[in-house]
Amino acid sequence: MSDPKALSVLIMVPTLNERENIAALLTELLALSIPALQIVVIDDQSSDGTAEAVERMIRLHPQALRLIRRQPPPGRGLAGREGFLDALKSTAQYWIEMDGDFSHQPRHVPQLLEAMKSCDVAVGSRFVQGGCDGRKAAARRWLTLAANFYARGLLNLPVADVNSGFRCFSRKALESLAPQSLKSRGPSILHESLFRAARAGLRIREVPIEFVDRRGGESKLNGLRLGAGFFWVLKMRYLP
Ligand SMILES: Nc1nc2c(ncn2[C@@H]2O[C@H](COP(=O)(O)OP(=O)(O)OP(=O)(O)O)[C@@H](O)[C@H]2O)c(=O)[nH]1
Ligand SMILES: [Mg+2]
Repeated sequence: MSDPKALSVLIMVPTLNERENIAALLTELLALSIPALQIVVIDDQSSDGTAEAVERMIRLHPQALRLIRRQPPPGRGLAGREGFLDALKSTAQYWIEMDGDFSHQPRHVPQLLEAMKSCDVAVGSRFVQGGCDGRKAAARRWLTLAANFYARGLLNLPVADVNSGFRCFSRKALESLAPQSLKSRGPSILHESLFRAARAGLRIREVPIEFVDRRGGESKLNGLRLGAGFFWVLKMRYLP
């Protein structure tokens, strides 16, 4: 491991069965040549060999890569919370979270970092000028728009793309979010953390991104997760 004090940018990738994507994604992120870049993959006991694929990559790049193998229960929110806490333990000045399926393209990482010159939280956004949702299935695009409308309206968030999991936080932002008390088990952690960031008065900026279909593997979104997401937003609004 390199000297942790030298860390400045830490990228967190939550994974559940992303074996088809993860090694290529890590390779592309490392190829961005961001000085002293660190990447941590937080895996929830994937059954497809994701963690083993990450371990093979760690053997090639031991200074830059880490793997956290979570214990059950699994959850995008629980993994995200662990990522926030891991970032606070590091000395990273900037913490980025992004999906492990290439929907979030590595080429946008430098743009998020550039935006951090004038904000505390940069959100990779499909719904600002220059951004787009390039997924082929119209039903998925409409679903995202509806979920976005619902969460943004109910939580009164000053952000166009509140479902985006491609975001960068400054250290100050991480500290003011108090991540140890984040409650969401699932993807609603995206709304919960944004809600806290807005309430804390942090400067939030959106950076246009092209969001694309996952490259390989399967989506983890299902009716149950969707329903839980709607419920969590209501809970946050009325029982904060
Ligand atoms: N650690 C962890 N990661 C998860 C979990 N669920 C999803 N993820 C990861 O979170 C990211 C987003 O999940 P996706 O399945 O891509 O969800 P999505 O982007 O809403 O759906 P698609 O657009 O269909 O891919 C991916 O990197 C997943 O592997 C989980 O329970 N634990
Ligand atoms: Mg995805």
